[in-house]
Amino acid sequence: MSAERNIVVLTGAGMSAESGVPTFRGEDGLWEGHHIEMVASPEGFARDPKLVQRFYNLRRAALKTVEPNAGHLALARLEREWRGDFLLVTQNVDDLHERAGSEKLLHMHGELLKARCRNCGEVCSWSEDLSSDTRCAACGKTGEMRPHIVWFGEMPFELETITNALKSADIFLCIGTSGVVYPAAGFARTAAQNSSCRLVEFNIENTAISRQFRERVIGPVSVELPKFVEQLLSDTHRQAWLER
Ligand code: BV8
Repeated sequence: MSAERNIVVLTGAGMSAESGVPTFRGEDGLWEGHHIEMVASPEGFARDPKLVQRFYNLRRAALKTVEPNAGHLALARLEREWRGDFLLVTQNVDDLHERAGSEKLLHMHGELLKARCRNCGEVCSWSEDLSSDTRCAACGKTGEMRPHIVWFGEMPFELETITNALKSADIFLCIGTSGVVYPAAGFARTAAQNSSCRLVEFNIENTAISRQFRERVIGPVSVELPKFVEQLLSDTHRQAWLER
């Protein structure tokens, strides 16, 4: 198989756990006694906008206190040194992949550091608190700004691009996700439609989708991912040398 293989990577909250960003279901998916699905939803926002804005304001502010971990840096290295196509899809809304140097990156569930106007649709960078007093710089309306985040029941971003990449992937790495939330939880099945695709799951425990993976790396991403990337790159460099 040529060294010019295509890699697609999917990351979830377990990618950022060792950086100090809490996962969703580690504490049985509760935030201040509320189920995540209740807070991260249009219905939740309509019912109690202040609660939902606070949920995101606290998480946005917390980004200033965390750093990428060795797992984020390993994925950025893989992207830099890989000679085939590479796409990193994250369910995470933090900016740790960017800060680690990843560029071929899609945030399918949106980004904490962006806000969107419900009146005109403008999306802008946003690092401070959002509230009902926040004014849209594009249309001037007040009270229409929301987090640029995909809530439960809303369509994730870039699904067509992601699906096309999965269908031509030779390697699919699924990292730090419980495999509970769709459509991301269905990506392994899409990649497996290419029978020669190598699927590898990285987690510290069994997940809802573990049985779809012939290869599983058990352990924290900050330890296991740098080792895996080193091995993959050295195998590929050797392969390319043999094919000269
Ligand atoms: C949609 C943004 C359709 C918010 C998020 C029944 C069946 C199937 C589907 C559904 C269903 N009922 C409803 C649905 C649809 C729903 C869904 O899947 N619900 C689930 C709960 C059943 N999905 C949706 O609504 C999606 N949209 O389907 O739209 C549609 C069609 C047409 C038209 C319109 C719409 C939208 C889903 C997006 C929701 N938004 N995030 C925010 O962040 O605040 S999802 C949220 O959960 C996060 O993004 C997170 O990424 C995601 C998944 O969680 P994980 O990342 O996996 O995190 P988790 O804590 O669960 O797990 C962490 C893992 O890491 C664990 O396995 C742990 O062991 C591991 N780990 C921990 N530490 C480490 C580690 N691994 C390695 N090293 C470590 N150190």
